[in-house]
Amino acid sequence: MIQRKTLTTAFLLSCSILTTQAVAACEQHHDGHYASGAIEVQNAWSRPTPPGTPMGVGYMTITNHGADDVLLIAAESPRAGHVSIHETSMHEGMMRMQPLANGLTIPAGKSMELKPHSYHLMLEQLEQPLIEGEKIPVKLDFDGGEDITVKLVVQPLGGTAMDHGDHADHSDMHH
Ligand SMILES: [Cu+2]
Repeated sequence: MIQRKTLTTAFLLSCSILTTQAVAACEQHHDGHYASGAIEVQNAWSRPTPPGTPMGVGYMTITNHGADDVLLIAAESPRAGHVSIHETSMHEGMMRMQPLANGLTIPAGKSMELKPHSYHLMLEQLEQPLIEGEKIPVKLDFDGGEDITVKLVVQPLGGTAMDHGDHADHSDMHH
């Protein structure tokens, strides 16, 4: 908590809508910032993939500054054969995730956070592992807004509860 008080005003403004967990993430992943029309994307990041795992994740905060809802309907990356939009939820004590068949709505004037244990992008059919420090381009396809290409900064594993939970999440679902 003390640490957070030392941050700059600009940082606090850009991160003030995030949860406590995400503020920690925001400190590390603050370099990615993209905007097109009414859509703003911040804090785009991913994780290194373990050897032999053809799946990676994509997290970010998407803000819709417009007066109309916008739908994230698809995403693609030159690094992945396919990118899905997933939601993770708790079901009878088990984490499970499923594709959002109709995309992810970003309500007018609101932010949606793609984060561990929640909405995320699933980078499938990776030909090469995602390595810490890499920046992975992902094109976001919006219905009601312009496409935006963002770069997921591959952040190191470990250190937070978020990391632990997410890893379990994906190994449970895909192996
Ligand atoms: Cu997933």
